[in-house]
Amino acid sequence: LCKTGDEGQAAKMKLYDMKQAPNARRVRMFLAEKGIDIVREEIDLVAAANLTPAYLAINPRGLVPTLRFDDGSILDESIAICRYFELEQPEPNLMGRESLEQAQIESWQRRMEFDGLLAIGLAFRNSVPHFSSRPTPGAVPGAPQIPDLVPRGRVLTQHFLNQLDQRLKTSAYVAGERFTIADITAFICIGFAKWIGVQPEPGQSALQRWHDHIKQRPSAKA
Ligand SMILES: N[C@@H](CCC(=O)N[C@@H](CS)C(=O)NCC(=O)O)C(=O)O
Repeated sequence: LCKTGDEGQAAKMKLYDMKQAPNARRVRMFLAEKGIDIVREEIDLVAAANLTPAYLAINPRGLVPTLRFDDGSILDESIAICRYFELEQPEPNLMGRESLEQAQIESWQRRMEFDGLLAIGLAFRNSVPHFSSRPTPGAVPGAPQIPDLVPRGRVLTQHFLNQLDQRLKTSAYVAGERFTIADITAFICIGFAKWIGVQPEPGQSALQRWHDHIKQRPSAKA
């Protein structure tokens, strides 16, 4: 059921998802914050279910999350999916209200994504033996893993966590004084960073305080 006020919506869309995948997780967390529940299908990325002809017919990029509408059209970028639901169901607001606030939240969101998520992904995909022939997510031509990218990704991730700790010393939440989509991406980054053995350090007290606080939100379990 979709609680967006349009009772017909639930039947009109499906979210292709995977429980552990960080990008899928941030969309689920966003939907949970809004109280939106939609039909989902689990795609097992570890078993390469995203690279089967059946899934590639849905999304030729072979990525999750993918939101598919009944006419076959898709949205296959996490933030575009979030934007769609933000516009469909504006409250609770997670992406900003007036123009400057929207731009500030987007700026922080993108920082979390580029400085955090990408750095962690780089280290993870280039280190895991299971992904030796798939170091780049999705349906892309085969490319070898580059082991040198692993220490590089770890250093970038540590730098990212330091920067985030600095930010949270003077700001209650990532983008300002309230919870937004930037907190969702940052929170997902911390969970993902576990996979490369990097976590907030005991001295990063602002980051720890913020993380403990976000962890209490029911959406953190989505
Ligand atoms: N920019 C995309 C990235 C999506 C992405 O990389 N998804 C990963 C899961 S977190 C994926 O589909 N991986 C496919 C694979 O492992 O082959 C977004 O934000 O949605």
